[in-house]
Amino acid sequence: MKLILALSLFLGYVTCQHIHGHELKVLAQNEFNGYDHNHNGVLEMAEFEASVQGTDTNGDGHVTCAEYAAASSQPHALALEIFHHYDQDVDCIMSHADAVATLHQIDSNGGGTVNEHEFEHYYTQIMKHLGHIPHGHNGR
Ligand SMILES: [Ca+2]
Ligand SMILES: [Ca+2]
Ligand SMILES: [Ca+2]
Repeated sequence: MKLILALSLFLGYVTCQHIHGHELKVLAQNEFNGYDHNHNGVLEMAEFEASVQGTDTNGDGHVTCAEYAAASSQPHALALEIFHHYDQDVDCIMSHADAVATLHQIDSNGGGTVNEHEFEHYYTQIMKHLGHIPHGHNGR
């Protein structure tokens, strides 16, 4: 539920307006804190996967894009955009492999875990890609 809450907050922002530097930082921190269950400032594979699996509403062990979008109270299309960034093989299912690949993608220094700085960087890239950061403004 923490993931859904963080995502809802985040999606609420991006549907209304462009994101500016300090807002992006706050949103990234909220999202990160939602994943970091033991609050040690480091995101591990188990924590990330547990958060993602929390949106498996029918309990079949797979989180589909439809489940993910439905779990969000925000616009369907935007929730799907976010999901597709995590869904590495684009089959509309968040598998263990997808979660591992995504975490490794965020883990830019290759330490096997993700710190807040790495997460914020990844977040900024997604927002740029989705066009929610004004041109020429990278939030820093
Ligand atoms: Ca942690
Ligand atoms: Ca499911
Ligand atoms: Ca997939």
